Amino acid sequence: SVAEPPVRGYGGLKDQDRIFTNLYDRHDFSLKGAMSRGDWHKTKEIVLKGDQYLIQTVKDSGLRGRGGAGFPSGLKWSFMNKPGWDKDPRPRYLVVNADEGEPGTCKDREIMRGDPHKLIEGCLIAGRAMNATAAYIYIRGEFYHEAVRLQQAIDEAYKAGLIGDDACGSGYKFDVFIHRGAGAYICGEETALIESIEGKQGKPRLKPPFPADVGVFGCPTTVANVETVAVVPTIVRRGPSWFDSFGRDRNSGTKLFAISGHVNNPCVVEEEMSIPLKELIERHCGGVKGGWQNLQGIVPGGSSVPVIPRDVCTDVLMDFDSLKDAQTSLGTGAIIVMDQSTDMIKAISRFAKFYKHESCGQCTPCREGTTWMYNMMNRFENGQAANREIDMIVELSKQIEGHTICALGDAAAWPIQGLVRHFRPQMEQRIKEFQLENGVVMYGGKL
Ligand code: L3W
Ligand code: SF4
Repeated sequence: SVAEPPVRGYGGLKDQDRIFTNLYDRHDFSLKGAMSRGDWHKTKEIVLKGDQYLIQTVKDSGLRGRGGAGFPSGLKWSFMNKPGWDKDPRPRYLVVNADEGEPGTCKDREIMRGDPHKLIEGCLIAGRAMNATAAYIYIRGEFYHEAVRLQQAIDEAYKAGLIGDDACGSGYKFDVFIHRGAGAYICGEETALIESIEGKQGKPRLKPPFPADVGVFGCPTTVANVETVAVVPTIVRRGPSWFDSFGRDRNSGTKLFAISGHVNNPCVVEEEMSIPLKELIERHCGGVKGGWQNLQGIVPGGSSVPVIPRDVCTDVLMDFDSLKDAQTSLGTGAIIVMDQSTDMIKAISRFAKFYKHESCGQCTPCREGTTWMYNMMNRFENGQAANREIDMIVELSKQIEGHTICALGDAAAWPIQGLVRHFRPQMEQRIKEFQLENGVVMYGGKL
């Protein structure tokens, strides 16, 4: 058997190694403040290094997408530079996914509020890497203040000649535009987002073709999360091996974690990838309310990923591979902590309601399945179900998972699968209690 690779360099991130969150509330977000922190330093030289250098740097850093899928960023960007790309007359675009609709997730908002210039500089450098002429930042409609602040920063960058016809004096033309969404979760899915920018209803497209071949306005496009793009200038400046020295193999770098729920001090914090979940909560959130023993379960990556119970939480590391081994996912890094007072069935039922509401309705397994799952979850919540329905809902979730156009179907299925995997006794107990209290047996089941 292959031994688990050691956690490299782990020991807690030092303040000077934090890219984002140690700076908040201490510096201003204007261009002057950003420059005093080293942003936009010799960006012209970086731009002039060219696409191959930049893509190789991102590949060497091990950066993986921070929006949920964890796809290797350098590889994804290289799809834009396939042989013959320079003969293609179509313009090429970077689209920044700032829709941040995943319940529990509030990390990109912090970057846009506190460090908008890191994102704009990241757009220019990532855009140069993929030979894009412009970036569209698609920001969720509810983020009004963030959109205003980002626009101020874009205006400053244009005025200073950092972006525009001759970005940083490099001769490279690069524009940045903001596009505000209108409140649909599905517009965080990359192809729905593209449709929305084009002025259509946000309904996901079938892939392939991937956006790198046919994206916004039919042109080659890469859609990348805010955190992924905003971290790039620091990776290029400090070097890929610096970034790669944090975390474990295949799970490198620093990561923003948004921790909410039953902790003493909910927060967004930047830490080293692969930090143990328990340590993250104890170091930055003052622990679980009532102590670790009072913990019931944690959703470690936003509402789309399965919940894990306390015993699993005790050993798991916050990275792609460790959470995958625990049959859940890092997702967006949004950690929702639930103590013993939580009605876990009700909590997952609430997630089911969310997915039912946010389904765009264009494929049958998702449109019908999310409604069925929510209705069944309602019955489990009240105990008004039969035991055999527990297996039925798992079977139903498997009919949805992998059978839909986009990942929303999977996202609706996984939390329910996690509930049954770890909290089945609670579901059975709820049914038993209902039957005893009401003297009824549901659907011909036996008491
Ligand atoms: C070209 C290929 N491109 C893959 C690209 C693809 C995309 C990226 C990852 O879902 C997950 C979802 C949510 N040629 C390619 C290729 N690509 N193969 O790589 O693709 P994929 O399909 O693995 O994932 P996705 O569709 O991007 C994202 C989960 O994230 N999620 C997060 C949701 C919400 C937020 C938020 O609020 N910020 O992110 C949480 O778990 O469920 O599974 O760009 O084009 N051969
Ligand atoms: Fe729409 Fe759901 Fe199909 Fe995604 S899976 S395209 S949200 S119906």
